[in-house]
Order: sequence, then structure tokens, then C-alpha cells
Amino acid sequence: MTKDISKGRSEACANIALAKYWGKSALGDNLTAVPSLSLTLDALRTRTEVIFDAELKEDEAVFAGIKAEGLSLQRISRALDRFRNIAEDQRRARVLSFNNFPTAAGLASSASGFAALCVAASSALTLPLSVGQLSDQARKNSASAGRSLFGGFAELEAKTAEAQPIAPSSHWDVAMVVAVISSAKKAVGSTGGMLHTEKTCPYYQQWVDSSPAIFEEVKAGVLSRDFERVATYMEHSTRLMHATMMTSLPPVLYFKGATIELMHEIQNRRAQGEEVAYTMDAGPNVKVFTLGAKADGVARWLREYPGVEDVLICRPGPGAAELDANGPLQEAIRTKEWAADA
Ligand code: 2P0
Repeated sequence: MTKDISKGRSEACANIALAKYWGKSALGDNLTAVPSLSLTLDALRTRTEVIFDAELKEDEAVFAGIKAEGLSLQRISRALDRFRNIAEDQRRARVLSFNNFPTAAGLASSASGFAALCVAASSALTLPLSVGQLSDQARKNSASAGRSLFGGFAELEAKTAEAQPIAPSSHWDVAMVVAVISSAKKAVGSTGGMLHTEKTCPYYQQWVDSSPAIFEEVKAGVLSRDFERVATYMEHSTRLMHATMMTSLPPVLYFKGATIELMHEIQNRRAQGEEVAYTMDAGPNVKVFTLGAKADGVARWLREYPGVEDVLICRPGPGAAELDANGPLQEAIRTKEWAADA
């Protein structure tokens, strides 16, 4: 007989892709059309508690005091359903989750959010899943979340269920300095944006065809700690991905003026020898890849840059992990609203 209540808690960090994923495989199941490679970020964290409760009639999810409803609640229920099916336990669950960073602005809240949800749900049900199997579960909800199971550098091959670790966070002292240009909720979510791109961008197939070689360059650059190689191909991957979005019909344009100004600024600074490179996700924010020792200096000039609202210094972070299910959850983290569109 199952217990009335089973509780699990977890913490997961967001990740930013150095080689980008954009596009679903025709195989379905949220498998990706292109390989991607990411850096897990210590400063962008989600903490989640999942309580399976025999008394509940429906799943409930609350993010920093705000109830999830509609599509975002359905997406969470679908994730929980997979764990219920594995455990053969149909109890509904209450989910409580906090982010310590601004959500829904291309800061990868769905990556940390779904990685944390899967680890907490699995922990609550005491399922004997491997980290690879948890990555597969997270990926089914949000492909980037599959990478957040791992600390440091991780890859997700195209059409592949489980992400893989490439190198631990200690491998390379680098940083991703996030310049927040807008923390407003994005108009087009990632899933909708990429499906639209696949359907309407005339260059989409070229993006799919060119991505594996770029991914290999980024991977080789990471493994050999070659900043210039990673910088060159990370930026190339970023521009190609955004080019497919911009050339969709109607276009998906995430950049703001300050995004473009910063691309010029970073290009000029790198030409003068500063180790900085840009990458942007499904939003206007610019993530500046740099060496660990240079991060504070980069943050200083970014804070003064016109149009930059906030700056967050992120260093290589740990993989998703279970937390003690009895300690304080909310107090443990500076709370902000969790992404409604996670
Ligand atoms: C990435 N992004 O590789 C790319 C780069 C955004 C731009 O993965 O549809 O939330 O849930 O699988 O993982 C963000 O999209 O998309 C993303 P779904 P996800 O990080």
C-alpha cells in the first residue's frame, strides 16, 4: 500500500548553450534536430518540492506564492504523469518551486525548472533512476532541461534521449556574465518559436545541416580550453540560430537595440584582445562568455552600458541534486516568481 504523503526536494541550475539547440526531430518525443552543448550556471538556481498526496484530486503547482494554471500546469502534470506511470502510483502532487533569478526572459528557467521537478518527483517516489534516465525525463519536457542534470559542460546529441557530461565544472575557469536587457515576459516561447521556424524559415534545413560541425568545433574548443575557438563557434551558432528565427514568416525577432549594440561592443573588444564573446537565447539578453578571472571586470563595464538593466555573474555550476526534504525551502533562496511559461 502506498503512503498518504511522499515528499522530495531538489535543486537544479540553469544552463546556457554554447552550441545551440533550435528545432525538433521528426521522431517526436521532444527529441532535438541538432546537437547542443551547454555550460551549467551556478548563479541561476531553482529549488523545488514535490509532495505526492493521496488526498489531492488534482495536481497543484505554486511558484513563489502564485498558482500555476492552464498550459503551464498541464505541462507540469504531464511531467508528473511519467513518474506516476513508472512508479505505478497515481497520487496527485503539490509542487512548490522558487527561482533565484528573473524568469521568462531567455534565462533558461525551463531548464532548471524541469530538471529540478524531475529530480524532486523521482526522489519523492524513491525511484531508482540513473542520472541519464532523469536527464531523459527532463528532456521530454524541455530539451535544455536534459542538460541541467549535469554540472559543468554537457552535450545533448541530436535525436538522443539522454544528455551526457563532457567535462566537470572544475575543467575550465570560465564565466557567463548575463546582461539583462529586458526581464519582461517574452512574446514567443521557445517551443512555439522553433516550431514556427521549422515551418516557415527557408533556411531552416541549412541550420540543421550546418549545426553538427559547429557543435564539434565548440566541443573541441571546450575540451582543449581554447577560448578563441569556443568564442568563434559559439557566436556563429548563435547568429545562425537567430537568423532562422528572423527569416521566419512572420519573423521571430528577440533582439532589442541594446542586443545589437552589445554585439558590436563585444566584437570590438575581442578584436582588441579582451576575452569576451556573446550568445543570446530566446530573448534579448546577452550572455557574455569570458574567463573566470575577467568576469568582475566584464560585469563592471556591462553595468554602465546603456540599455543594460541588470548584470549577473555566473560560473560553472553543479548538476541537479536531491535536497534534504525537511529543511526550509523558501528561506534557502532569494525568491522570485517562477516562470509561468516554463
Ligand atoms: C538551447 N534554447 O540550446 C536553446 C537555444 C533556446 C535557444 O533550448 O521546446 O525550453 O522546451 O524543448 O529547452 C530553450 O528551449 O525548449 C532552448 P523545449 P527549451 O538552450
